[in-house]
Parts: sequence; C-alpha cells; structure tokens
Amino acid sequence: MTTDCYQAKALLYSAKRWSSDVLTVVGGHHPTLSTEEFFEPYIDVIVRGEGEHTFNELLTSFERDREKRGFAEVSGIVYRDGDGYRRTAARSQSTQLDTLPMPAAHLVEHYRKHYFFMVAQPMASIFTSRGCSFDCNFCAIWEFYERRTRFLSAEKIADQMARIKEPFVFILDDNFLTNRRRLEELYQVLKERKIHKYWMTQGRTDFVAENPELIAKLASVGLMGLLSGYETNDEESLVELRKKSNKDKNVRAAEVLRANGIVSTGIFLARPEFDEQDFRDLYSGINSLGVGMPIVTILTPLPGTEMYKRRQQELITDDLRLYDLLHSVLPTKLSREEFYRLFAMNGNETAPSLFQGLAPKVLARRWRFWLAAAPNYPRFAWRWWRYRRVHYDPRSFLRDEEGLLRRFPKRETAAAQPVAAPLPVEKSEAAGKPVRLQVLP
Ligand code: B12
Ligand code: SF4
Repeated sequence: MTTDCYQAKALLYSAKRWSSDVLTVVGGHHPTLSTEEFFEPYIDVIVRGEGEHTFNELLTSFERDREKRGFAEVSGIVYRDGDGYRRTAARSQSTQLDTLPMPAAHLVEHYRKHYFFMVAQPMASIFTSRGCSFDCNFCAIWEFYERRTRFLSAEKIADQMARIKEPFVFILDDNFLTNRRRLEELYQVLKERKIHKYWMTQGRTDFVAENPELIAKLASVGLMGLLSGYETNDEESLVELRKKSNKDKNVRAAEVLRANGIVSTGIFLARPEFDEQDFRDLYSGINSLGVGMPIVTILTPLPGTEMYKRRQQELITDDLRLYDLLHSVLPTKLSREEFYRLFAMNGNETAPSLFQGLAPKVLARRWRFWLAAAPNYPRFAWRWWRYRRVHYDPRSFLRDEEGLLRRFPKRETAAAQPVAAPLPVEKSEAAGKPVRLQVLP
C-alpha cells in the first residue's frame, strides 16, 4: 500500500545489504500505480498488477540462472539491468479466478490466531472477486484491475470457507455485492453444505437498498458485517465523487442492515475544504443514518487515482506516510489546528449513530454471533482504548505532520538516470546473519 512504501523499501534495502545476490522484488497497489517510486538501486524487479503467475515465472527464471538478472521473457514487470529499467510486455489478468491456486494458508498458520477485525478473532480472509465496475474518482481499484471484474464461483467460495478453521471470515472483495446470480448461488450452496461461518465483507449501499430480500438471505447464511462507502449525505458531493448513488439509498441501506442485525461499517469523508458547519452537517448526517460503526476519513488523492492526477499541483506533501486518509495532504480551508480539532471530534460526535446501529434490539437479531465473539471483548476494549487516545486527540495528527508539510522537489525518475554503474551495495560479510531493519534517509 502507499502508506507502507518506506517500510517496504527499508526491508528491500536491508535484504540487499545483507547480500547483493538477493533478488529484491516488490509488488502490490502502490508499485503498480506508482512504479517509478521504486526505481532504487536496491530494487531489482517491480511486479505490476496481479502477482500469482508473474511471481511464479520470475522465480522459475531466477532458479534456472541465478547470475542472470534480465527477465525480458516475464511479462508484467519492470526490471533493472545494466542499462536502466526495462518494462516487459503487459500481462493480461487471469480471467478465470477459479483456476488460480488456493492460498497456501498453512504458511501463516503460526500467526492466524492473532488475526482480527473488531471483536471477531481469530479471523481468516479470502478473496472472491477482483475489480469493481464503478469508477469513483477518489479510488484506484478500477484502474488497478483495468476496469474489469472477475469472480470466483459460489462453489469455490464455499470450498474455501469449508477449509477455514476460524469461525470468522473477512471476504476482502472491494465490491462483493455485485453479481446477484452468484450471491443467490452462494446462499444456496452455503445452506445446502451446512457451512456455518460469520463473515464480513464490503459492498455498496445502493445494492443493499435495492436488494433487501437477498441481504436477508445472506444474513441467514452468516453475513454479519458490511463495510460500505456512504461517503456523505450531501447529494452534490456524491455526484462530484462520481459515486453513482444517493442519500436515499444510504438511508435505506442502513435500515436494511439494522433490520438483519448486520453491523454496518460506514466510511465517510471529511473534505479539506470543510468549515465548522460542514463538519457539523457531516456528523448530523451520520447520526441520521444510524450506522453501527461510523468511520470518518479525510478525502485523500491517492497516487494512481483520477483525483490525484487532477489535484496533484495542490498537494502540500509528498511524504507517503501522510497518505493514510487520516491526514490532509491538501491545504485545509480552516487552520490545521481547527481542522483536526473538528475531525478528532468525530468519534464522540457520531456516538448516537453507533448507539442506533448497535442498539440491543439490533444485536439481539444475531445474538449467536455476539456470544461467539464474547471472549474477545476485553481485548477489543483494550485496543479501542489505545486507538481512542490517539485518534480523539487533535495534537496527535499535528505531531505526525510536523516538518513534513512542504512540497518535496520531485526526484528525477530513475528512468532518466541509467543504472549502468555497479550496484552500490557490496556483498556483505554478514551474509547469512540476520540484519536489523534500517530506516532510509
Ligand atoms: C483487507 C484490506 C485492508 C485490511 C487489512 C490490511 C492489511 N495490512 O493486510 C485493513 C482493514 C486493516 C486495511 C487497512 C487499510 N487500508 Co486496505 N485494503 C484491504 C483490501 C480490501 C484487500 C487487501 C488484500 O489483502 N488483498 C489481497 C491480495 C492478494 O491482493 P493484492 O494485495 O492486490 O496482491 C496482489 C497483487 O497486488 C500482487 N502483489 C501484492 N504484493 C506483492 C508482492 C510481490 C513481491 C509480488 C510479486 C506481487 C504482489 O500479487 C497479489 C496477487 O495477485 C484492499 C483492496 C484490494 N482490492 O486489494 C484495500 C486497500 C489495499 N486498502 C487501502 C487503504 C487506503 C487502507 C488504509 C490506509 C485505510 C485506512 N485509513 O485505514 C489502511 C492501511 C493499513 C495498513 N497500512 O496496513 C487501499 C490502498 C490504496 C493504496 N494506494 O495503497 C486499498 C487498495 C483499497 C482502495 N479502495 O483503494 N485494508
Ligand atoms: S469506491 Fe468502491 S464502488 Fe467506488 S470504485 Fe472504489 S471499490 Fe468501486
């Protein structure tokens, strides 16, 4: 992710220092959408787009000849060779998700008990579709997946769920609620195969509002939480963001979810141009919805998005750690102090929404889930307490950005600087020994 960029670089830098024989490879959203950011002397290969086949072919090629550092035959990458960086042919995305290998979940067996989402722990995660057919202008999902959506069949989803030992499952899809037929089939197959999991996912409010019967069916086979971008209740802003939904659908969706005892995690946007009244309107809009878990983030042009391209000149920092949706990387209309003071109030100000969305009668509809999650309540309370101390305090946001709010001169890209010179990283004497991660300058 964009926010993880420097940590990923630090890791690769350390690997290269450990031994220059190491082949360093990076991939994921940020390297795909901001490839040049990773043109560094200690990074050999940048994988663009989906990685399953690319990584496999890359390793096979490397295995064949460990001295060779050219990978012209592997599509979907940018790699370093003596003359600079070379981009290979684009890789077409896997059209049949069913043919991809199942995740080798046993490799993370040791950590699995620690995975959680709110009170649900241990929680496994699965991916059942890729892409989104909408094109909101602040989101890069449709760019990353090249405007296509591909689906795992209902039968394959059930297979994955059946293999999972954890009682709780997060379905990571960006827009799970999108193919009605597949969802009807999933309902049937989970029922017939008696697969009982509590699962959470992400989906749009318009789908929920328009398909209440289907949502009720999915709730009956375990749908327990839904993360949705409500964004705002202001019609004009919804149009401007190209959300293609409206306020009435947001209201109806929150009702449908409550009626089924599903926890609605609603994402809302505070915009840098907000004044005090705008914050008040946002918070009262959230409270009028009655969303169980309202989350307010700051509108951020993430690299790769249409919004980024449009507003790039306005950005006041290039420091990617601040692109976490909790800091304003655009100038704020209010002073920074006032902006964060009003932003940090969101937890307290939207409490009425939470009380409505998690009212006893809503929880009672799915009491089995709340009972199953009960052993995790103390852990959750502790996490929430720690989170609260940071996120309810405007000073924490100001401290984070101290010294980072200026425009950094754009670096010349490595494409313009051939890397014919030998790697500046010599084979370390410590090869084979563990190294301490170093923070890059
Ligand atoms: C689950 C999820 C979360 C979870 C778990 C995050 C985690 N740390 O594991 C939670 C809820 C905690 C979360 C939090 C956040 N998230 Co999030 N999250 C996701 C989501 C829905 C799925 C991620 C996932 O596991 N995908 C499954 C894997 C297999 O897919 P993948 O990462 O794309 O990997 C494939 C390729 O990219 C490639 N690849 C990836 N890495 C590598 C490495 C190598 C070496 C190779 C060869 C290939 C390769 O191969 C893989 C297989 O094809 C994505 C959306 C998405 N569609 O991916 C958003 C997403 C990644 N999140 C996003 C954001 C913004 C955030 C937050 C900043 C939001 C916030 N303010 O809280 C935080 C940051 C937290 C952090 N730093 O860890 C953005 C990132 C955008 C960006 N430019 O970076 C995304 C893309 C959503 C979006 N709509 O834009 N997130
Ligand atoms: S914000 Fe949601 S609906 Fe909009 S493009 Fe991104 S994933 Fe799709």
